Amino acid sequence: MDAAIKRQLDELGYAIYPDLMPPPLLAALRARVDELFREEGAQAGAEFRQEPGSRRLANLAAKGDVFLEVALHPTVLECVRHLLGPEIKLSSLNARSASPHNGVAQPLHADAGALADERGFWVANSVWMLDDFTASNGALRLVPGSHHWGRLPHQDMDNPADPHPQEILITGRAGAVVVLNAHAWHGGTANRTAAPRRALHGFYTRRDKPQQQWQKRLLPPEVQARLSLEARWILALDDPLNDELCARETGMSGFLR
Ligand SMILES: O=C(O)CCC(=O)C(=O)O
Repeated sequence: MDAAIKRQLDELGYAIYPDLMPPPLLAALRARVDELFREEGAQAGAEFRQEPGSRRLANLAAKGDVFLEVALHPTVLECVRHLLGPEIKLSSLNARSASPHNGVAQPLHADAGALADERGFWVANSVWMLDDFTASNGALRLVPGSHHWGRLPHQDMDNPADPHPQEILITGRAGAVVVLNAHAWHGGTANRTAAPRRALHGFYTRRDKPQQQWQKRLLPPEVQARLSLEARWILALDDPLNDELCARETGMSGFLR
């Protein structure tokens, strides 16, 4: 991995890979996401999280092999290992489409409300741009370096939905992937255009923490049966510690809400 990328991940808390998705993969991801939104209708995302002003899909590793390419992408996994150390696993894979004219900026947050613990950082995210991210369609905002502060936005800001003086907007072309230290303060912005802004979130965690979506419970057995050993490792399908953590935290639903 390139030294400049390492430095950006360490110091700023994010790095961008333009064109990480080859056009056929981008097209396949868009098609399957749109199909799922049509099929799931008003229920889309309900098993995990719905959000005013956005449409969401959850549990995507179970909903199409094309999503496994996202969850297992070697470049993203390399970045996540750089951020969290070698002991990583997928936590969840979701889609979020900021609706046209939604007017709703997400509050700044760290994913899972996570602060680094005595072992260090434990959450990392990858945001897969299925549409261009522009200054007006709900691009991601992020406060560079905030993963080092050991604080959460609501501890320092009257209203984490407000702009932060140090925030930047992460824009890019469809096909790009942003990898972030998910302790860095970030959030989606308002989509002021007439078109949806779609993205996937491939979310990872350290292996001593529960998955947000218990893959072993949620993935159909026939999908599990044909996965490689590496895929089984990243999805934590043969991991008694993960089973114990998830059974405790997600219960039988398999979703940590
Ligand atoms: O989709 C995005 O732009 C980021 C969304 C986000 O940070 C989240 O849903 O936690």
